[in-house]
Amino acid sequence: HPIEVKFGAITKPNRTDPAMAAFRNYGLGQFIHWGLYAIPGNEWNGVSARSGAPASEWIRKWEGSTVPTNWIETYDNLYKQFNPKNFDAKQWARRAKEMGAKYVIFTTKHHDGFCLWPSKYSDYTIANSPYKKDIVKQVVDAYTEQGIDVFLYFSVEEWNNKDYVKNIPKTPDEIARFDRFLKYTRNQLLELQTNYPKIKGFWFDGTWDPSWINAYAFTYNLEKELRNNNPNLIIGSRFRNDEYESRHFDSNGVLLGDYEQGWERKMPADMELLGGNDWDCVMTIPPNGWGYIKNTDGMYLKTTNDIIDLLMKSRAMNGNFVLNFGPDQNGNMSKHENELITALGKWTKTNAEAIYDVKNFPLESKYGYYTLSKTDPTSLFLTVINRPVDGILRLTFPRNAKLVPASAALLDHERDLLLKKANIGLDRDTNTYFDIIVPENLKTKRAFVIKIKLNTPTISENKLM
Ligand code: H79
Repeated sequence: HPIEVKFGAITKPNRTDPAMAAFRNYGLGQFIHWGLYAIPGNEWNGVSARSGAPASEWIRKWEGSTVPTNWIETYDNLYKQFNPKNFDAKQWARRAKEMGAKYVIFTTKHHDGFCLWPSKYSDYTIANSPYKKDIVKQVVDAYTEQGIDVFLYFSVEEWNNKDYVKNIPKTPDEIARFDRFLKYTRNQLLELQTNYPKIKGFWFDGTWDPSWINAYAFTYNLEKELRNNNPNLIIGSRFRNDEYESRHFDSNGVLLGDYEQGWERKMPADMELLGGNDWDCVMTIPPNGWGYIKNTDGMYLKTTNDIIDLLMKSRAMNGNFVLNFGPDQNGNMSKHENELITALGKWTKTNAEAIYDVKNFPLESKYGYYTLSKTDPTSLFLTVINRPVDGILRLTFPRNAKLVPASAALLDHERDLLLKKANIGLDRDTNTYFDIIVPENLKTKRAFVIKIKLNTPTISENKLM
């Protein structure tokens, strides 16, 4: 039985307005983590304090023998050095477009509390760095100009804010401080909305502490206020919880926000886990680490093929895939990041039809991922990740399918491929089979996409054996 929830969802799941329709078709996004953590770049005095999968943007929190004395104080003074001489938002935006990204999520303020815009409500901002200029504005303008929608990442939690309280405020002092902190958070969000009216949404983070969870009435009203200011605004499920501490989903399992925001460095195993909600997967290129990493020796860095696999897996399950970049302190992307942008861009350009404006097709393929055109239900795409050893791709369709493969072509060369029915003669078989011959001279080591035209089955295809 559903229980009564007073501070539950404000918007209905699966919004049908143009802003959410656009979100659903983004396909590929770019995340950018940029801030003071780019200066140490995952190391203190040349020593990485963490092995394995370090979260470079968490360096202020690191503990252990390799951490220099007074390191928090050192970190909190890094803003005096932040002066990215090569930062060029237009260049980033051009490259993001080349990669095929349709939206960007940019860190306005991470957990360290440093604001990349000149907030009136804090002294710990870009305005007091040697760089001085508003970085958020440059990013919003440059990406918007390239036709890339902008979402602002915003961490509620702040490590160095004296008003921030982690646990439920109890003493009068804690209550007064956290009350100021909530007002400050509201002011900053309204400020971001006012300063950058072109943004399409927020990507919230750092909302897991008991103090914030306990402020459910405040956050409920704040979400309403943000939405009143911009009815098209898109907010993920990480912003809020209900009055029973239920985060992302209310106590009845209803999504709190417009899309599910729980897929951070992880992928749903199957579509059932998604419950039909919109979602995005946000992913790092190294195993972990969202901010700049000076030395990636010995770290596995995801390849273009890895990214294509994750992208198309997301698309096959109606999600967006968002790839993170961590520019260095001068505003440069790494060599590996740049190579990924170029290679991925080449692939997304060739295979755009299979990536954007597509939806789930309710069949699995052992070769890779199906996506179906939203505008033409007879255009089916198969992204081939696993190439069959004999070069014969055997598509398995239910015998009673209303539409079955009628012809096939390679998207990269628009080359027609041989497609023929395979009668493998299994007794009482409920399936029907279509073989596509992959040309032997297709020498690519990348995933490739086959466009399959569907048609109503001929009588002989439907006939029982
Ligand atoms: O910005 C990137 C990361 O820095 C941030 N989100 C991405 C986009 C992030 N890092 N970690 N997490 C989110 C999850 C946090 C988990 C923990 Fe905790 C925070 C583990 C310990 C502190 C919350 C509080 C969960 C357990 C205790």
